[in-house]
Amino acid sequence: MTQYFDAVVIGAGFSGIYMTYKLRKEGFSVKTFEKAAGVGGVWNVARYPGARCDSDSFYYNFMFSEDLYKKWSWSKRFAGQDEILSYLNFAADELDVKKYMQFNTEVKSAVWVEEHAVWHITTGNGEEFTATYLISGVGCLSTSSIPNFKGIENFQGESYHTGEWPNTTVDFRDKRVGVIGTGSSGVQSIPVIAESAKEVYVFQRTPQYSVPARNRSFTKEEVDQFKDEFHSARSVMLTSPSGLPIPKPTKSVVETPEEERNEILEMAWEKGGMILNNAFNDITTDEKSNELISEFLRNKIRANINKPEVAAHLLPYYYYATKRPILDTNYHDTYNQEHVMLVNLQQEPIEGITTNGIQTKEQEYPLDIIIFATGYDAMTGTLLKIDIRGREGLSLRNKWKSGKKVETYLGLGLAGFPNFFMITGPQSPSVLTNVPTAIEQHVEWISDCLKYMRDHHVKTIEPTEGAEREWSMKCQEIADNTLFTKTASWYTGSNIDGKSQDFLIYLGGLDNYRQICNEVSQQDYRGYAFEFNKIEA
Ligand code: NA7
Repeated sequence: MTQYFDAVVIGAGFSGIYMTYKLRKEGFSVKTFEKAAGVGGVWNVARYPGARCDSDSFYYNFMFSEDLYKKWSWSKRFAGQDEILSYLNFAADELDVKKYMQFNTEVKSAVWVEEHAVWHITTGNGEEFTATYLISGVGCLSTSSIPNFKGIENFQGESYHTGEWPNTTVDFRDKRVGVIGTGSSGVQSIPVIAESAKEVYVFQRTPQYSVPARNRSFTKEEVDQFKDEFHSARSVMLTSPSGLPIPKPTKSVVETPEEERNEILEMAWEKGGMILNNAFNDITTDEKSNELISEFLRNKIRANINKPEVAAHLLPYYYYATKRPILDTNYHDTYNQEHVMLVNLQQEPIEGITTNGIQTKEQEYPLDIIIFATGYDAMTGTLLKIDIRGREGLSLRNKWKSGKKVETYLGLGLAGFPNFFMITGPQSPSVLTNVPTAIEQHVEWISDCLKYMRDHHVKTIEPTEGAEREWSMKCQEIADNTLFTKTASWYTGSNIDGKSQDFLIYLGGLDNYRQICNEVSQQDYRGYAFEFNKIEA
């Protein structure tokens, strides 16, 4: 028999854990499906060497409960993948949600059944379920992407994608390792791989700006201080654009006198973390401001590299912060080591992969291991893996198919898909903020919406096409007034062949977004259409 739940949640990362907890707390029955063998989401699979968070640990966690917050003590300023995974297991146990979760289960399809106003869900194990509400917690960066290199299947050595790292130790000793990609995953992993590999070849298409993480262990006093400051930190996080306890920047780069500007930048550089890219208010909107910061960072690279001829290849010239800002630990210094070689793909593009290694336009690089740090089909990729069909069989794959604009309402809902909600969906601000703060906002908004529906006998809720179009235009309009759209990145979908080129993130800041979502709910869900349950006389 097909089992029924009020809600089915897809994914057991930060989103799925909190959503499951919230739904149960509000009295809804819930089943949460997770493809992996446990909770953790992306932190369960992105186990590559050096994988680490780039929000400060004490803010990269749940903060809806002071009690939960104070029970966990982070060991380092920026937690590694293993510690974050332990935290998520701790949180799921404390919140007692694992019993509502089914692991090793991939949701294959979800079809809206008009007659009964339910979602019909099928899993990879062949099981079937129905639910009134379908909630996606699949994450923004969970479908890894390997470019279609010619001959890739012929390579005789080992190969791994950073986002699908095996749950075993990869031994780099005495190995020639090639890393393709210098985004966050490449920058984090390269220095760690170089510690044990015999030779490391970095295949770089776009040089990267990077700011030192300045990671370090916490003392007991520091841990206590974070806990004591829970309320003050949280109140800033709830009102800042980034969701971090960094107040909204008020200074313009160009308008700040040079001496003061350099002082701010040096201080931010010394403190490390995400302070620098949140220090001014026009870094991503004003070309001159951006260039001043970019040149500051280029000078740091020049100063860091012993060989000027190598440094020249490492200097980035895109607008700083229009690709995701990167934090590093000894990334640029790594190129000072004799066994670390940079291959500039702008000069010698990859022609293919051979049985032995990587063939560029210039030569073949023999390798024992190839690491694809080539990123993700971000924002939409994982949702599109599931065959989701709304009213009248409208499929999400068709709605968002290549060439069509990706449109959502608030990144939370889709016209034509009743009772369907996305946590950190496309056109929400999430991925450009401190993600757990954004997730808490989404989960709480969705949970309030379901309570409203229950209290007001609402059978279905769904954004109108007009509201969806307006929101999508607003997201694009904000992006068009920034420098983001001038850079190819996964924010625009340009890293995936054939993907439509829309700006997939709301850039107005988490503070404004929160306010808009609150206004929508306070105005009886402005922009949504309802159907009501018949009430017996
Ligand atoms: P990213 O940031 O998407 O980086 C992918 C890297 O792979 C980037 O340097 C790309 O170069 C490179 N790439 C992609 N395709 C190719 C091809 N065909 N040839 C050569 N190089 C290629 O992914 P990450 O995993 O590092 O980070 C994703 C997010 O996860 C990150 O923002 C954090 O939030 C955590 P490009 O820059 O496109 O020239």
